[in-house]
Amino acid sequence: MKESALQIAHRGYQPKMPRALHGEVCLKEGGKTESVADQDAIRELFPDTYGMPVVELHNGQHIGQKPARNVGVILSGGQAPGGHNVISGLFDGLKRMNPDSRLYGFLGGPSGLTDGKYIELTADIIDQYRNTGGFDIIGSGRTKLEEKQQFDKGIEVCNRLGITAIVIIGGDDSNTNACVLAEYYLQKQCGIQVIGCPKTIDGDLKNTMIETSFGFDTACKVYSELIGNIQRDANSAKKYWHFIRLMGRSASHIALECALQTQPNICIISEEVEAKQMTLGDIVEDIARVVAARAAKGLNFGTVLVPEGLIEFIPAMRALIQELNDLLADGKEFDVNRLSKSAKQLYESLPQAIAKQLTMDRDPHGNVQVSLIETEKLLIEMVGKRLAEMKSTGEYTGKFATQHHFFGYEGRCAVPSNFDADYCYSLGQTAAELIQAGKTGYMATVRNLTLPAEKWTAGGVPITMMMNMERRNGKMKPVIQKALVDLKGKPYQYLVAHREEWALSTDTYIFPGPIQYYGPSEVCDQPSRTLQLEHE
Ligand code: FBP
Repeated sequence: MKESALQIAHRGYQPKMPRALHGEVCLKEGGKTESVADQDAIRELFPDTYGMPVVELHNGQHIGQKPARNVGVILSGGQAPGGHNVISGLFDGLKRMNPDSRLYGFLGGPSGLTDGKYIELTADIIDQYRNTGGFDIIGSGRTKLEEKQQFDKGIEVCNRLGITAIVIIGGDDSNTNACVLAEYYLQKQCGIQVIGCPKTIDGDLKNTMIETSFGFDTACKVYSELIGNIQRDANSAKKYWHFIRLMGRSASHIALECALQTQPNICIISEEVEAKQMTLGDIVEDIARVVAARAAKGLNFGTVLVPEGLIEFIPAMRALIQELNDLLADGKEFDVNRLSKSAKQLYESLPQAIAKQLTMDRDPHGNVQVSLIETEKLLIEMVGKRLAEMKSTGEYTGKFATQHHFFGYEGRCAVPSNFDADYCYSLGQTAAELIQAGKTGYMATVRNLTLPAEKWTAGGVPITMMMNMERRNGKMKPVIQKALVDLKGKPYQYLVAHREEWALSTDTYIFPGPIQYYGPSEVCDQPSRTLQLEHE
């Protein structure tokens, strides 16, 4: 395979790690923990993994070689930059403890475990993938592990390979699965531990113990580069309004982070839309007012960032989607007459393409596939109509030529930023330590991420601690609580404090340029603006 110059040079990049992970490690345990909500229900569903303590890794005394372990690793869900480094960190951690340890990669996501499809990850393979983007080392998938049959099949496969621990690298849903699996394997006393790692570009797997999910940093830097380039173009040609939808599922973390990095004219935050109970009409009105105000200054161009999950946060749309979810979950063919009167009315008022997109198949976890809903086009159409009305009353005199963009896949497999390369490698090493310590039902954590890497701390958090009960596929299920944008948090407050200025100005755009891997630390190692503001 022909490799790029960066790929060749970057293979030799040595990720930075917390001091605790250099040399021997010992574990310190905290007190008993509780789930974030619905404690009784979660305790009942996870009797053996509920309430375990948070653990921290510290430098320990040399106690000689540790027993060799066979471990399996799974990449689950959407790609996120840095996945290969979690695997290389895990590999190096296991080999450091005992060179006879073996790492198996289950192919194509969780189904690799249940179908018994795997490869042994040897040093030769690992070395080709160090510091690269993508999940192609073993592939990923979205199969949900939820049936006893699947769990038992997993035991069979692991027993065949002598595997006594599985690491699941995934988002909130995949780590929920990891916890269910850990609980089942503990109850069965089959001697297989399960450890999770926080992955997702969406940035919504975070809480008091997880500062950020890996991949968010790189993906946002890639999108911000592209948005910056578009803003330069808009500023040069002065003729287009660019509507840019950004991946991120429900949460608007990606849109917010990109806004902080690029300072666009408008950035919609879904969580604000919900808090203010805004209608689609209100959102359109807000955008049209900015377009008109800029036009009055002779500025018939600009940028609008739209989070991909927006539609789910408009209260009336959310109610419609909930009804659609329940209807689609029963497996029968979709019939608009089974919707309630108000939902049917709203459904029929939507442009046909959008209505159709809302009824497309849910993902295996019961989520609407918001990446397939073209909200940016819907907004362009509606804002165009509103501006035409405003023109007829003399409130608007400009030109509204538009371009639409959707950024998501462009960033999910980018070469990890130094931050993600270091963070992921450290997560992998931490997972190896948790396995050696006999832990199960834990997520690996690395914290204090705005400090230099050697000052980061590493440890494990019981997954049950992050759980609550939510309605999925028409039923209440235990799931890791998703982190939405905190409207009291500093990143959002920064946007609020500056957005009026950004709306009307021509010289507030920021052009971040491409991710830098070599050069001064202030150019190459900066964490996301979100993390920086949250830690200020
Ligand atoms: P995860 O939640 O699995 O990390 O996926 C992230 C994501 O990129 C979302 O932002 C997006 O909505 C979705 O995946 C797209 O899914 P697919 O890869 O199946 O098209």
